[in-house]
Amino acid sequence: MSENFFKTILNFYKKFISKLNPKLKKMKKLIFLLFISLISTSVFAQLRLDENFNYTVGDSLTAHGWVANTGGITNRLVVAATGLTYAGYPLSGIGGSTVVGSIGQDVYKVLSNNDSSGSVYCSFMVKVDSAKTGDYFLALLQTGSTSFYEGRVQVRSIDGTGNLSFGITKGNSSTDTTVANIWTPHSYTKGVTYLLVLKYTFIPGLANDAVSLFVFSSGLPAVEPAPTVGPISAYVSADATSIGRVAIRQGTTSKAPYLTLDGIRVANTWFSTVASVKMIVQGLYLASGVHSVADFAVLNVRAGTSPYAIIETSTATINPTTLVASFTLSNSLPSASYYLDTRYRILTSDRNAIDVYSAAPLPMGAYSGGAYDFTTSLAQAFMSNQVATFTKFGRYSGDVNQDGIIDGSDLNDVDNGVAAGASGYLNIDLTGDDFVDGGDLALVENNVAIGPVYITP
Ligand SMILES: [Ca+2]
Ligand SMILES: [Ca+2]
Ligand SMILES: [Ca+2]
Ligand SMILES: [Ca+2]
Repeated sequence: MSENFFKTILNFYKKFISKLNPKLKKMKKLIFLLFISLISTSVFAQLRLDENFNYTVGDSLTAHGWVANTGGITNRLVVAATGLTYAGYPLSGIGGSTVVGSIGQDVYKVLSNNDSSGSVYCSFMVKVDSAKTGDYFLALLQTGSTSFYEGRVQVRSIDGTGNLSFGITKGNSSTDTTVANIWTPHSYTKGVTYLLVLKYTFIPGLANDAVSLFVFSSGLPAVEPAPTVGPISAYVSADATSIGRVAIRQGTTSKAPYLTLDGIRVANTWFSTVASVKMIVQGLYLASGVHSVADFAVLNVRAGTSPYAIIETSTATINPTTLVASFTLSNSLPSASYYLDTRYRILTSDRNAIDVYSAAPLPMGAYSGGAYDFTTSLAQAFMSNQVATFTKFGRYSGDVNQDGIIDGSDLNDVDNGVAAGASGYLNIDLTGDDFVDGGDLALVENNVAIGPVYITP
């Protein structure tokens, strides 16, 4: 196609837009008003359980969502007055705790999700007052089960010093305790509060899921470190079909510890604060439901109220297959409702999309992580400011000069690029193939006819 051909088209569009754009803008406003009643939000949902024992002292745990499954009411587990503290742990010092001994009531609590892939992390504070030859006091439970304890945290004291050794087994096989390297050294002290993290990792295949244990004396790394024990896959016990419960166990008197337990948290991520945002860029999106290339996005976490100040900014790659960008935020993000202001590409000079805000402010906070999906409907974006692309919804491509509207000036820029045979990581390449050609021009042409504009709260 010749340069003259595109210039003819460009001139046509310039006239077309100058005449029709005001009318189209009015139509867009009507469409927005229709969609405003349909605005929906996704729930942040990676946290499976938070238990601070922040209840009336002396209450049975069974009055607060825990279910007694063995041991009847013998040595009933109750809310103890003094909560445990551990500097930097988000559940430190909230409410009371519970005291775990031997021979008595065992309880479990149902998690908010049944995980069957990835990893499940269960963290808690523990202060051990006495320990014997070793028994487990906390475990994850297979969904729906009261007997398939999967990932069992143990403590013992057998070296004669009186110090403690923490350990981990997986399932119901008695041979689990004979697997090598499942115990820490006796390097922990009675009466001291430690932060422990049990990790259960699903691995495809039978009897091979891995368990790990992290023991911290101080601090809480923002990035997952190597575990203190494990990961161990050598157990012969059956794998969990899924993990749906967490359990507190009072073991055999000859083996079991006496300890205080508090701040139980179950999640499917480490302690980072991650916003997982699913998004489509029109120019990159293919009929097969994927992006043509991996490319960057920026998330501005903005205050939910005017003037919508930027609280944090993070950059991530949009996975071309999952369409998810995982933005790491700080672990000091205050709990509040925030707008997600999302941008395609990092530098303004490289950008070419009409970027979008979440439909409404979303509750977020440190360690809660979460997910938001822009692709399920137009209304996932603020004022429904997205475009239908195949069966999904994404941001308009074509605002190559980033002045907040796709119009003739953008078409002109792309047209010039076509004429010059421009290539590279350029704002005027909308399809992400590093070439500026008729495909890019056609996309801008279509969108100029619609005249999308950048819309903010
Ligand atoms: Ca507590
Ligand atoms: Ca497995
Ligand atoms: Ca523009
Ligand atoms: Ca291109």
